[in-house]
Amino acid sequence: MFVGCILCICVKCCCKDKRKRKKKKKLDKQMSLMDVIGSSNSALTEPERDDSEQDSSDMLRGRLLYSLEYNPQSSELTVGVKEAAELKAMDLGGTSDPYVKVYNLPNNSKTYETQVFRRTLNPVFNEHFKFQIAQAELGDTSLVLQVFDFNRFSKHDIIGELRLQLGTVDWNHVIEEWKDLSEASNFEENLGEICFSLRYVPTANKLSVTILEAKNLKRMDQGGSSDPYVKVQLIVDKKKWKKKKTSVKKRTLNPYFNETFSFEVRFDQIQRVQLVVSVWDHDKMSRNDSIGKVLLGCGTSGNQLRHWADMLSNPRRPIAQWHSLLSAEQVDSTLVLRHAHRIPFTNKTF
Ligand SMILES: *[C@@H]1O[C@H](CO)[C@@H](O)[C@H](O)[C@H]1NC(C)=O
Ligand SMILES: *[C@@H]1O[C@H](CO)[C@@H](O)[C@H](O)[C@H]1NC(C)=O
Ligand SMILES: *[C@@H]1O[C@H](CO)[C@@H](O)[C@H](O)[C@H]1NC(C)=O
Ligand SMILES: [Ca+2]
Ligand SMILES: [Ca+2]
Repeated sequence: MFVGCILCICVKCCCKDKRKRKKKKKLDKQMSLMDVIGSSNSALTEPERDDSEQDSSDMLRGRLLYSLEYNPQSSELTVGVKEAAELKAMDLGGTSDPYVKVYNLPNNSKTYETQVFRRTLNPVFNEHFKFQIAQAELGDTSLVLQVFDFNRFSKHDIIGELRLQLGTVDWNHVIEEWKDLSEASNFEENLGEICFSLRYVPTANKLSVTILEAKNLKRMDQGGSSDPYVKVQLIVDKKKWKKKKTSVKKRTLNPYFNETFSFEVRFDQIQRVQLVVSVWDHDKMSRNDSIGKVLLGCGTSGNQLRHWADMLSNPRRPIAQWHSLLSAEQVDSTLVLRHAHRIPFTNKTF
């Protein structure tokens, strides 16, 4: 029963944070829109809240001229990144430092980047990139073109993106056209998914994590594969606490592990714990690379919160679930953010 109670508070706390953040985000968006359009025009963009907000912000991202050509004999797709126009200004001073990232999904074997153009909203790139894609696979492939603003001292901002379903393209002609950039649907490229089960036994103070399997992992090595292993780490009050690792699976993007790790976590600690499950590519000759991460525990949201909540409300039962991997950068930034939100909640309630 006590577990249920914690769960309830936990969920409540998280929802509150989320709502606040959402509201703030919306406000920021409106403010920046007002700045650009000017308040006299704002009545025009007002009517149907969410949709119109989306449309008007899309309009302000700018557009991109690209070309596509496919050679079935050589299975070669040539993507031209020609120029961009009226890009959204991301920097102070009303300008951006644009460059374009080009890759394919779901089999993301190569990511290209254009040169960075300094302080312009109308860059002319004129660069061409080649991808090997079998004709039979064209239909299931999406081409992603993402326009970023380069920043020397901080994270690069995404300005907008195009996602082109290659199955719908008429390959009888060379395609060259302008398209409006849309909001990035998913900031990062596809990193893969991981399935693990969680089990908490309050009477034994035991948290068990079974890493089951992963699929569609990102290719990290030259040969088009990876050598994945999984690290399981507990974090308490922003401090790394306990850590375990699976074995390394050689040359596979769909590894099967079935390895279980148990941690001693007291009942009064479980609501302060965060669990980081990270997937790494083992390299013999260089540093191991991070492929992606998932963060669970109170303060997370969506799928991650649901899994943690299911574990807490089903003591002694292993609960398995799939999760999409996020970039290390994304997860680490939520870890820091989370901490600031959690302190007042803890003091008040416990
Ligand atoms: C992705 O790669 C796998 C394994 O090489 C292959 O079976 C599949 O057809 C590819 N899919 C696409 C859309 O290229
Ligand atoms: C996973 O591991 C457990 C314990 O080691 C074992 O009992 C079980 O049969 C394994 N499952 C599969 C599908 O290999
Ligand atoms: C890379 O991972 C392996 C396997 O976990 C580990 O033994 C090794 O120390 C790691 N190498 C580095 C440089 O961290
Ligand atoms: Ca910049
Ligand atoms: Ca490797």
